[in-house]
Amino acid sequence: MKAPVRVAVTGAAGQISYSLLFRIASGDMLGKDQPVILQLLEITPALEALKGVVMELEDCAFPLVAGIVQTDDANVAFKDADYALLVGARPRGPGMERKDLLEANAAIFSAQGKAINDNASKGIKVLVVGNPANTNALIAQRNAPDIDPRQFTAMTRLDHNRAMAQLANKLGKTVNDVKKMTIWGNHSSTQYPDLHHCEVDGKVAVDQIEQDWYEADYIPTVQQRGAAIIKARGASSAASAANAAIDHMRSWALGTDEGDWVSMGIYSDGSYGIQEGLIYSFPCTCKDGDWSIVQGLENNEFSKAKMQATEQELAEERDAVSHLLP
Ligand code: NAX
Repeated sequence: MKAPVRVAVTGAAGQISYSLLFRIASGDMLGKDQPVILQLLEITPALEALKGVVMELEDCAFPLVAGIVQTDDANVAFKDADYALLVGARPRGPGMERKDLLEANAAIFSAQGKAINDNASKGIKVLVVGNPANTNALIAQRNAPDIDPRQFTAMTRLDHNRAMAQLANKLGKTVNDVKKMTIWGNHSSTQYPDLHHCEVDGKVAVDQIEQDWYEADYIPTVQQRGAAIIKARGASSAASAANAAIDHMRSWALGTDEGDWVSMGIYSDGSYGIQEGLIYSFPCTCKDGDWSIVQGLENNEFSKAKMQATEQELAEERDAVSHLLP
């Protein structure tokens, strides 16, 4: 058996974590041979609820759980952490403008970025799930100057998985037949699910669908799926979000399949003309615990316009909090 690794999770008493923690603990994220120490962060009023979640984790008697820490102190939660899943965030309250939401979260993610910088393992892998995920990841990254910016990522894997399932349904296939899906940009309604490089049964996806359906139905359905879940369920995506977080971290830590790629919100190096330093979702392959952007994809004018629109939104989000960035 390997030595345990430390996995910090914030918002640990929330609804996503109620699925997520049990799957990390059962080995779905890092493998059935990788023991974990869970380091769970909550705000003080939620510590009692967190205690209940921890009691349930204990009652599962997971063989891979080598310890559980419960705390409202970020310095404790991120101490020597090898992985961090930042799920907790400030939800939009009544009358709150987008700018207020960005600022409220900037305060949280600045503090957590600093705590990661000061306490975590220098090789930590950080995934931000809490919204606005890309900009929260940017804020945390900017507050952690001693950590490689490549180690801060944002989750667009749920969008990626949604895009695969919608396409498979349309073509009467399963997700196993769908490869090389790409979500470009922000985890928001400007995201661009790109079917030009995607393959179904080894053939280019856009050649198997009508452009009308792609533009008027598919793209909006993927972009608005979160809102559709809320309407149907009366609560936001939780188990599917947790599943996507597991997928994201597993791909990053253990690698992507040969001949396929995944979508990850990552630190832009200027690839495809996207402003350097934005946390933007790109097609990525992962190997040896590191990601690389898939290079050399030819994008037509339709794609370029959509990629730029979502880039523009991310630049505006960054600019709205720039006075709070170091
Ligand atoms: P919940 O409100 O159920 O849980 C959030 C938890 O975070 C709460 O228990 C709260 O006490 C805690 N929290 C708040 N501030 C904290 C802080 N400073 N430190 C530690 N904990 C803190 O929300 P849930 O449904 O679990 O969703 C969590 C976040 O994921 C939300 O921001 C949500 O918008 C976002 N999502 C992101 C998705 C993505 O694809 N990137 C999809 C699903 C989800 O909507």
